Amino acid sequence: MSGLEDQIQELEAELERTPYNKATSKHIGRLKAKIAKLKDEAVTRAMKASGGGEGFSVKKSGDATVVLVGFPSVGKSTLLNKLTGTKSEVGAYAFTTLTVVPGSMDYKGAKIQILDIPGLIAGAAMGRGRGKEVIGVVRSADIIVILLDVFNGAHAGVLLKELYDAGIRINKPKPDITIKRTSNGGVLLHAVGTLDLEIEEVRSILAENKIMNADVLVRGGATQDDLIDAMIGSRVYIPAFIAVNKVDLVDAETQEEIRRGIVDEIGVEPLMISAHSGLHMDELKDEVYNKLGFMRVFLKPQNGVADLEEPLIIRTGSTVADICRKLHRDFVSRFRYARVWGRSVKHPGQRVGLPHQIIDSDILSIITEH
Ligand SMILES: Nc1nc2c(ncn2[C@@H]2O[C@H](COP(=O)(O)OP(=O)(O)OP(=O)(O)O)[C@@H](O)[C@H]2O)c(=O)[nH]1
Ligand SMILES: [Mg+2]
Repeated sequence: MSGLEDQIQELEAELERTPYNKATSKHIGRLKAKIAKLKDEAVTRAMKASGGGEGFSVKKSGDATVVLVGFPSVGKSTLLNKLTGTKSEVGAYAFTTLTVVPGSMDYKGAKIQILDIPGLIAGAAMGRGRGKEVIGVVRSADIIVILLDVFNGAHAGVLLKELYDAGIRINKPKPDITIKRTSNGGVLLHAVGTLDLEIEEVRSILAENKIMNADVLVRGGATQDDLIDAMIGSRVYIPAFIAVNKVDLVDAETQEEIRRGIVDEIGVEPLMISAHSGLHMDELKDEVYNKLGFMRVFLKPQNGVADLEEPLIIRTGSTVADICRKLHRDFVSRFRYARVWGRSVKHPGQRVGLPHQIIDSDILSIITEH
């Protein structure tokens, strides 16, 4: 274990020493691919080490799941309790929460599950603390709220690195890259749109994974890191935002300093909150709600009129099947067809099947067998 971590540290130090330019780009690509491979090995080893078995089992419920991530004592449990009325234990010492505590929040018609988890520590991705289990829960989230303590704003970078090492990519769409192994002909690169990667960089990265022959197709641009991610796989892409808690403990000037420090360090605007006093709780709920993306659908009984008063709230991109599942567990098996009025269809009242994607404000009528 430590052998792997030492190797990773050495390579990371070398990467830091190497300036990026045309002449070094191939070498840098190879270093990054090496590091990613070793990290993946370390994470996989850590996952296996404790033999599974006692992982946290959390049943997902509601329309979406939010996970509160942060170092110990930043106020995750306090925040969960404030948002959901749950009673997760709060303590003035580290590692108060030892398991996953779920809560549920109703907001603008959506039911949002919130998970409070044990504090993360540096090295969690490699299995330190209860890293393995905690990371497993984070990876399954629909959205991550990264919670910082107002006195430790500088921890943002450390936390983000931990998530990155665990294969979690935040606030970025999954790069459109396919690597298809072939039996000969070397590595060929096809790009749709402009691509900033040289074929030599691609070859040296793939060679680290012993891929000597492959057709690589990249749509819409990609970096070396994106290519390495596609090569190694097991990456998850999750939206997230940062909230700084306990701002009730500092004056306005200090708050502003901390806020600016975070913007400078990682380039994102944090939300300044207090789980104690309830400061900016509505802003936090809005941020969660908007990032998750919800829309409305109006239901119309088979021979009746549509209920335009009370829409059903569903995730953006939901299909007729998703809505059936939400309405009743028998709806999918008894489904015959549906009719839709609105922007997702060409003709009003068009007949559609289960895979049809609904657009905000559509009217939907589901026809089932009795
Ligand atoms: N002043 C102030 N204190 C807070 C706030 N939120 C939490 N605290 C205090 O911070 C301490 C830790 O809070 P917890 O909610 O237990 O923190 P946690 O992140 O769940 O900690 P672990 O479970 O150990 O990871 C407690 O003493 C809380 O009362 C806040 O907004 N303002
Ligand atoms: Mg806690």
